[in-house]
Amino acid sequence: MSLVTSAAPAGSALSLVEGDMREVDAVIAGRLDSGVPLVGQVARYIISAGGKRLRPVLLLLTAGALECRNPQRFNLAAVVEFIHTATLLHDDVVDASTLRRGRSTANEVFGNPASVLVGDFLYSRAFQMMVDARDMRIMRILADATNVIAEGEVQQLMNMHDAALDEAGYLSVIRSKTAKLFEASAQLGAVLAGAPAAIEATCAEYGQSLGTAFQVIDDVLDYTGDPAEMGKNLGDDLREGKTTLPLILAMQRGTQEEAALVRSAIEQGDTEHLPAIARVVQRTGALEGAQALAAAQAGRAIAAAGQLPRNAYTAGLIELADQLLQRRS
Ligand code: GRG
Repeated sequence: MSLVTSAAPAGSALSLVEGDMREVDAVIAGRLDSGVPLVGQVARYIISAGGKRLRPVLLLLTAGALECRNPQRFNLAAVVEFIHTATLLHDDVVDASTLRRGRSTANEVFGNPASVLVGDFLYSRAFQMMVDARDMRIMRILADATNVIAEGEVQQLMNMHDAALDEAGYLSVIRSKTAKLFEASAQLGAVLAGAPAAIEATCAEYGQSLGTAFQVIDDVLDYTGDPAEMGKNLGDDLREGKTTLPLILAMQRGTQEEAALVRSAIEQGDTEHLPAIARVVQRTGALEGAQALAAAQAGRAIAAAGQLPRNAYTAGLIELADQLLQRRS
């Protein structure tokens, strides 16, 4: 589901990029093709399920804020969505997830090998496409970002079932696995605009803060969200033994018994006590604590946007950071 075409309120600053997003969707559709039928089948299956297209929107709003009309913005917006989609295909295999974007995951329908390999196809197609921008800086930003994302996932794997993971360790993982692609998307808008280094850094900071807030809210929703709205199963993080911020705060703020319950569930990766753990997370105010951290990150993003030229696109960036705190999916 495109955030721009469906979730943005009428007259919203986000509707500014609606036309651009149609161009991006056309690039996406045009570059999914392969002579190998299974590639198109799996890729279309996940892409046609929608998705909020947040990263392309971010790139386009940043480019717009800096008055960039370079047609490469459509291509690069499609590139970041392809990289994102490749990570989702791989992630659902790694996590053995069964539901994504309101339907069975690609690994459920086509199997793990097809999902991993089509993820590889999308990832490498993204690299073919970025060459078209003929800009080594752009190549470097995207190459570095994908490398950091993969590193973040490995870091997260090493942290599985580690109930001693602290807030700093958690933040380090989410900055890599999630925020890095937001950061790269916003930075690319600035690079395409030929912006000075300081503005480029401001855009990167906006993206990093926004992406960090986004993942924290995502982790809160794993305990509080509506599965129908989210289009994915709740409690997955606990089942995998992921020590996310709501659990870290619940262990810090809970009684000894409550902390022991959460610790044991992380170590065992069991969802048997999920309702009890959700109650601990609620009672201790861990959700509000995590929301507050997300709000602080969104505030940083808004402060960064305040350093960009004042125009409707910058207003869109500010609105995006605001909206994110209310997200339900
Ligand atoms: C293929 C480069 C590459 C790396 C593989 C598995 C992996 C390494 C990375 C996974 C990173 C990941 C999935 C992080 C979570 C990010 C996240 C919260 C995704 C959900 O994003 P939304 O809500 O999804 O924007 P939609 O469905 O709206 O597109």
